[in-house]
Amino acid sequence: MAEHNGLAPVPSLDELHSGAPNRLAREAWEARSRLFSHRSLPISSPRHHGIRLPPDTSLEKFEEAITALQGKLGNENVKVNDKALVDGWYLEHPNTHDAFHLVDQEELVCSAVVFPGSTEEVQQVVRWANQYEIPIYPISIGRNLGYGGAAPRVPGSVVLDLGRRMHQVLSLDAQNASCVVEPGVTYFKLYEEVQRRGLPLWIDTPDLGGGSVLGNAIDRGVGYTPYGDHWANHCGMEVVLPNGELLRTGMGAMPGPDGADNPTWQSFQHAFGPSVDGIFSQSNFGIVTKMGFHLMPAAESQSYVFTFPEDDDFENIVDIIRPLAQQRILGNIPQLRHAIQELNITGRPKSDFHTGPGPLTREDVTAASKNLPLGPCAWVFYGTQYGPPESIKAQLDVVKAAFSRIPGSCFFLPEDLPPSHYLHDRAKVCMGIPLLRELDWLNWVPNCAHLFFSPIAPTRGRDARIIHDIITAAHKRHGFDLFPTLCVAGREIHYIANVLYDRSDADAKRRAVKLMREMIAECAAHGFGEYRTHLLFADQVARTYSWGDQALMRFNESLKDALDPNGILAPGRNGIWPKRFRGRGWELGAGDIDMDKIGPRTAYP
Ligand code: EUG
Repeated sequence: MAEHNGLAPVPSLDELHSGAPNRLAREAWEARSRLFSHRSLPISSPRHHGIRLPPDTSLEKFEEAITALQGKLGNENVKVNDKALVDGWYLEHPNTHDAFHLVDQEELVCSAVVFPGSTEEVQQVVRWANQYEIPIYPISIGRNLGYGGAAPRVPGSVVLDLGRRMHQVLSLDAQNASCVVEPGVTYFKLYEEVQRRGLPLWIDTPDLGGGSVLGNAIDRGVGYTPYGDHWANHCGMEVVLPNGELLRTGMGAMPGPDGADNPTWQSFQHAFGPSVDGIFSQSNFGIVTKMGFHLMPAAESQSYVFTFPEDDDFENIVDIIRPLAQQRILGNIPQLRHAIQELNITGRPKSDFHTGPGPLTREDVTAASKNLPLGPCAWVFYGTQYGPPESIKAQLDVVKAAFSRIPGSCFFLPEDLPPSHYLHDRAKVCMGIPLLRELDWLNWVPNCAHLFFSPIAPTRGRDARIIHDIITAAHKRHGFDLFPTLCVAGREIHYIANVLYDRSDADAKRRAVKLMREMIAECAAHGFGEYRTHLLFADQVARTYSWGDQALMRFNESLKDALDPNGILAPGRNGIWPKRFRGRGWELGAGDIDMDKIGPRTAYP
């Protein structure tokens, strides 16, 4: 396929752990061609600076440390980050920095990348880090894009790329309906493995399928089958602690017979004693090297769409969803999107819909929607029901009756829409089939990157309106199009605003930072907090959870100092700083808009 425009084929899963499955080879290739057609930045530029050294580490000491690490893991498994930085794209992404940089590309960079091949080697790296007091930053795949990608929070840290050599599906148990994976197992890989073995099981995937199953779960990501709460459906972990010791959680803490793994490790999450699993999620207290998950028995399903005509239908939609979700009549976590996303998901650029500066107007959206399959509307609800056909029919009757209370609502099944419509892809994602379709977002502006703002709102119309108005006004103030995707559960909404910006536009990046800082602060003033955030906003977000004069942060710091006295593991990740970094100018707060210098500057060699 490479002859089409001189580009090499996209890496496949057969040749690279993070590659695309063969069933998506053509789509991946086309997605890349489309994305690169809007690129004006060079593939890479020469570095302005040399290696970014770890804090408080001389070049001499760094070189000594790297030589020592190469002696343990082999030269080929320790790479110094001294080459030009390449942002690449989703399926050929960097492990050296944030592909979607919000500050200077060279700011959030590592000094080196190391590829451990086993839990034992992870322990060796941790002991090495303690010896040289060099911060390490574990990634599984490095595709936490929109939240910081593969970048370490402390520039010059050594990235521990776990996925490169640790990417086995260690167990797939058809009877228990569960699996155990290593960090480098992507949704693509797990899905293909289930298919290869012909098991009647579903995995659960987020909107894009290239992420790490383990990594996404410990960052508390979500998917869209009934098993969509990835953290809730994990069962058992193996963790390397910051002192190099190894821990198993859940039933795995009890040895199985004759040295085997415990036979109930993937059967019961809570086991006995304090539930410690939670402290390894969205933290920097340990490195998860194995993780178990429950899988859903394959089922039948029916995806569908409702459209609603008015922007002001919003409160009613939310209030109608609440009881349906609480009663579990809605089969999964549905998505409520604004009509502007029907434009965006076509993969066409913003310039097709709007000329001149500033965001799209309501008139732009209405005018463009007239030519789209769903027609002009304001809100689009993507839902799925599960079960035998007669059960799905009964559920759908209830859902239709509820939404028909909104005048002008329309209902569509996949067969009502052309094959290119997003509902066909949505239906697959809601059956746990990992895809790439959502990459189409990134054709909106040239060199497009994205950043997620992800607050939690109550599932109550009037409260959802307050947060939506805050976010709408902030986007307007800073000149960004607003793309709201609401994942609506019975009691709360994950309100995801996807901020799209041009990576080559320093002003747009600065405005995006300002937008984020203001939304975080304004939402917190109303009691709305983020469920997850980009690295550079973690300090600010963590400190909005301030009840009891930062009681939670002081507790987290106590844990951090007890578990990681040398402060080597991902300092600053999720806003938690070890003692030796605290109060030394590393924290980034509401006032930090210009972040071209992160932390006390270390000298460049
Ligand atoms: C999405 C959903 C998320 C998230 C980031 C992106 C969906 C994008 C519910 O969580 O954290 C279409």
